[in-house]
Amino acid sequence: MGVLKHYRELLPITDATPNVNLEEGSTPLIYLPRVSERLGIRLYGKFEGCNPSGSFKDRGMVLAVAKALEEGKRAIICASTGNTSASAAAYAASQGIPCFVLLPAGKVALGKLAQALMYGAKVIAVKGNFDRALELAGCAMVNSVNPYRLIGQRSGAWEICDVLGKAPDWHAIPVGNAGNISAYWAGYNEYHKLGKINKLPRMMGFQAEGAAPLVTNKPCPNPETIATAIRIGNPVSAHLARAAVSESNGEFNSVTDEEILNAQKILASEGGVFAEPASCAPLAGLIKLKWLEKLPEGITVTMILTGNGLKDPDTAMSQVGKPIEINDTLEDLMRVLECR
Ligand code: AN7
Repeated sequence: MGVLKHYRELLPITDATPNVNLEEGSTPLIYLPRVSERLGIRLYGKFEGCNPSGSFKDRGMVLAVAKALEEGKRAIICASTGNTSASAAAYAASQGIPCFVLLPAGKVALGKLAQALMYGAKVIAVKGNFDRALELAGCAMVNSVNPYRLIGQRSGAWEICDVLGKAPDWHAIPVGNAGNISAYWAGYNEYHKLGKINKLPRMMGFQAEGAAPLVTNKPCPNPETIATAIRIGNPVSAHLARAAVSESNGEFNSVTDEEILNAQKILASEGGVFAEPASCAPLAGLIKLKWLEKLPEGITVTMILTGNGLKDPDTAMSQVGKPIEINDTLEDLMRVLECR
């Protein structure tokens, strides 16, 4: 069941809203025993890479596109570091409307570019960073400035509470344009008001050190990080994200690219979950907080694994060795197996 049907009562849906659906949402909340043990906590990863376009963006895009169609709009445009464009292109394709995407030239992971092109979007590579592309898109109606995107993204928080039967102690999440952390906070608050949970989580936002305006408290004119999804210097929803963190007694922290890549490898090799680099900023942060003795023992933490690792094969391959090549003989195979 897609997000619009699953959470119809909580969403601004009318009889005139078209039933847009790619079976997004209901992503697995995966308990990670080995990583939990390493950190001394109960750690769950919400694997948003299982969404139809491979990232959390589908939760908000489905509603944004449905409302755009309801309002009579017949094309969509967005600026994106990659995942929003893949998602917008997918839903536009499913509805038969044109989609235009503005991307920072040369700074989008290969899989995301392949997706936008395959779904049939008109892909425009801007010789500038994401922040500039967003300014150009100006009237962009499906960027997270579009309120429906953040409303749809609240569904992630509702799913977590529905599965755990409560909110986590800490909610750990990567922060780029700062929409998702704001949406999750609104979602938890809504469930709290409805009496479905009796305690709210601390909102822990993690940014890449080279693109950490919410940590340094000033815009970052030249954001740089290997986690291209969150290579954003001037987050549109900064005010909402700041409110979420201060109201929940949470924190913003930054992590280096090296820490992100290390966390990505730990998540894959000790968790069995392959998430893209941006999605691993929270785990990198938890590891750092543990080392600083700032991670309370035994707490329940959910981290949002926002995008699928398959989206960025280049970064992954640069971090691991090559396959061992052998001749097609049993002798060669046995030699390799014995070395282990
Ligand atoms: C995998 O696609 O901004 O803080 O244009 O793709 O809500 O922006 C992507 C953001 C985290 C940050 N993880 O979320 C875009 C875009 C992944 C992402 C974020 C993004 P926000």
